[in-house]
Amino acid sequence: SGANPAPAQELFTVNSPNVEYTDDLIKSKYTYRTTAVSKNASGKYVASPKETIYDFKVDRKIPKVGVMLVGWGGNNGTTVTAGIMANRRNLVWETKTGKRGANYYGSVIMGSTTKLGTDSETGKEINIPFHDLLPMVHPNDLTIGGWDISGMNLADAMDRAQVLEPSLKALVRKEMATMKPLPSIYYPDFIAANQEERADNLIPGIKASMAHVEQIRKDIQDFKAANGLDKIIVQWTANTERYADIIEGVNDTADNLLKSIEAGHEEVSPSTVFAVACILEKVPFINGSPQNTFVPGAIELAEKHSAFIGGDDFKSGQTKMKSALVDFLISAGIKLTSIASYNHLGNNDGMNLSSQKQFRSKEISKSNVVDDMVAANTVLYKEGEHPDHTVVIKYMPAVGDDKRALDEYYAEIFLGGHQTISIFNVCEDSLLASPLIIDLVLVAEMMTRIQWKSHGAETKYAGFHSVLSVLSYMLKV
Ligand code: NAI
Ligand code: DG6
Repeated sequence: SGANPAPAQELFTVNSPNVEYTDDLIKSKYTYRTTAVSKNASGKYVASPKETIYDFKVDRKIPKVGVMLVGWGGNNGTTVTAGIMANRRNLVWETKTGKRGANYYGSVIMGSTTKLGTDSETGKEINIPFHDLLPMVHPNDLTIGGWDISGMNLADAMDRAQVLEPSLKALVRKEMATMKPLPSIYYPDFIAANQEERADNLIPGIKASMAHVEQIRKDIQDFKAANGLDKIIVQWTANTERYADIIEGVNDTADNLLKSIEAGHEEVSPSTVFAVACILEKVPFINGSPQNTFVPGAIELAEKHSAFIGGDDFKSGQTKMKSALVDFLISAGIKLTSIASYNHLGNNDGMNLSSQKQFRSKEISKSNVVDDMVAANTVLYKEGEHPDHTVVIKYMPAVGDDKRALDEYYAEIFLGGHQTISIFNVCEDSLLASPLIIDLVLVAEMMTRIQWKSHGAETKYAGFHSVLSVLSYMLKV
């Protein structure tokens, strides 16, 4: 109970019989309170409070972590790389409205605080940076690398992205120019045909194969060794793929998926091949795009190997607002009857999404976010009833990465009245997504250091379930 002093990077210790510190671990006993509901003989609900006591342990040692991005040379990949570089070097640059300095705004872990408690003398709230809640990696210490089907170095790719201020680019250019993505796998049927032109950095072969899985595993091992890293996290921030068909005998079980990769089956996507390689390598894999990378066979494979996966699709702007607003309105008892979401953007993501099959993947992830909130309110919505919900995306090259998103929320209010809320959201897409990429790495890494078991049980400590649902705050699905 607070016997060991906190290491320099830990801001506080917990003084409680339920918390024990050792040199290597923070151990805690936690009472999880839930309510079990059943029906009695007269059909009425009976709610029974339940308490389950768990033991948790957290490894205090902060590892040296590497991030490997699939799609490193894209808008998100180059922006997050330059952003970390700028923070690491504490850069300040000129803009037409004055000097700007590096920060981590938009990252929950780096930009928000949490209430630790109340000062016992002054009665004032003590709020601490979220990052200090548990021993967590600092983004400045991340080593970044990755793959891209485009072989452009990161300095030129950053110019291609048209996201950052020229004055900032000038400060990071030299270092960015030394970075070049590893060759990647490219199965043309999965992304839009309009991406073909940039595909000049390829591992040979246009269908899934075990050779591809092995090459990706080797790339991960080499990157880890070359940079003296303890852990790697891989994230897919490459182009949105079309959905893969779920076919019995092909991708429905772990064994079938592995056999299909071996046989070069055409329904196995590049992102699933990356996921499989990471699972076999026991490296967490996060899917930042909307396609169904995690076919049932991939999820089963992750469970078999106790490997972590998370996804899908970064929730950065329009959908983040939608999650918050729809939850607020429905929880306020207001009956949303339609949501019309339109946006246009002019970056390469937009160009890829101008192709119908890839758009369809995005349409699904952007639409699904309200389902749970609607289903939970049985007062406003009858079973199966749902607001009308339309998602439109248009490619408009001129606006580049500065996405324009227009949303109309139309709701029924008291006594048949109506409320219409219109939102016009201009968001710099990659500047919103990059902090999420960082948060996903920091949280996923931390989850690899936490273990739990039922209190008092003879069982051994275990990790969390393979699907890291805690990441869902940053993801649409
Ligand atoms: P981008 O088009 O600028 O970058 C994607 C990169 O992936 C390109 O450099 C491309 O060459 C590369 N690529 C394509 N297939 C590949 C493969 N098989 N292996 C390796 N590299 C490959 O797109 P951006 O804006 O960086 O977005 C990336 C992904 O993140 C997209 O799928 C997008 O839908 C998704 N996303 C983006 C959000 C944002 O706010 N920027 C939010 C939510 C999701
Ligand atoms: C068009 O909507 C492009 C997409 O890639 C989005 O920018 C991305 O999914 C971010 O989504 P949202 O809905 O959170 O802004």
